[in-house]
Amino acid sequence: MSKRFRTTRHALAAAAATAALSLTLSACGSGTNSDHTSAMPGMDHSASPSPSGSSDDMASMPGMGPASTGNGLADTKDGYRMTSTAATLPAGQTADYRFTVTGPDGKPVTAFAVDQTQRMHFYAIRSDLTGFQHLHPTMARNGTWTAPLAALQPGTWRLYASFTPDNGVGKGKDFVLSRTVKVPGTAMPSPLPKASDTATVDGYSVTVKGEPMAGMAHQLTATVAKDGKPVTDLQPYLDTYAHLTAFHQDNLAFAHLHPTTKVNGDHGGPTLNFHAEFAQSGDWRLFLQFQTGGKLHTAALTLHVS
Ligand SMILES: [Cu+2]
Repeated sequence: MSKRFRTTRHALAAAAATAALSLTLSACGSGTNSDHTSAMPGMDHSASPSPSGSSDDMASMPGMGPASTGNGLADTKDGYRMTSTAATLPAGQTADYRFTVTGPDGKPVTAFAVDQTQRMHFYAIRSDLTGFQHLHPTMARNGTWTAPLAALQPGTWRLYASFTPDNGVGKGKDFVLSRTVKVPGTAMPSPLPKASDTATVDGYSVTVKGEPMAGMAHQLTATVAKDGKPVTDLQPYLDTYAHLTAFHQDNLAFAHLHPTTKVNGDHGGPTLNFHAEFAQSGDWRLFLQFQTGGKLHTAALTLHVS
């Protein structure tokens, strides 16, 4: 069901480029005035741990289809809310982050559809775009999710929940909601690396080609090589040969890039195609995850979107 949904989305996006354009542009326009607290440079965030939930009503207007989940910066959308009592998490040690998704009736949602083999995808990133984590939390019967985070460095972190309700008014709709937490201590922000089309990780080099423009559906191509030779033994990871997420430098807006390369056994690569839609121009930090020999690799690079 989730597969069919995604295929439909791709078909829609491809067929209705004009519609997609106006959709993402309006999402962009409304996104710019969302949650300015998280757009402040540096680590000195004085915002309350819960982000303002105002952002992207435009992106959820009826008739626009499931193509946009907005920029992921709000904790609330269409009556669905990501709630948590955790405003801080400890530094330098593993930590469980607990949260709940409540529906329009205010009650915890417990029915979630499987998307890319999981019912919940969870991401953590520090405000300087370092420390990326991608986890799959587990849910208790009462709807409380627990995400087992690896050690966090001090600073302000944004935590994203990406899910699809399996009943209620939001059934079949993709959501990305997020909240922030503080990790106490002296934050040591890292400058964002310059834009580059190549990243290396674990001996692999990943090259990303494409000239994405804000608000336009676009194709990105990633090519994986090792020791100068094309890699052709990529294994399926979450039903894809590479999982690609991106975060905007200024406000940590979220983008999940959907692979259009079909999975067929443990011999993916070297070239993978993605359907990309970035709501805003500027620099995005891209995290490309792929698996070989049972091991997951995460390559990161800075992509400029004009
Ligand atoms: Cu995931």
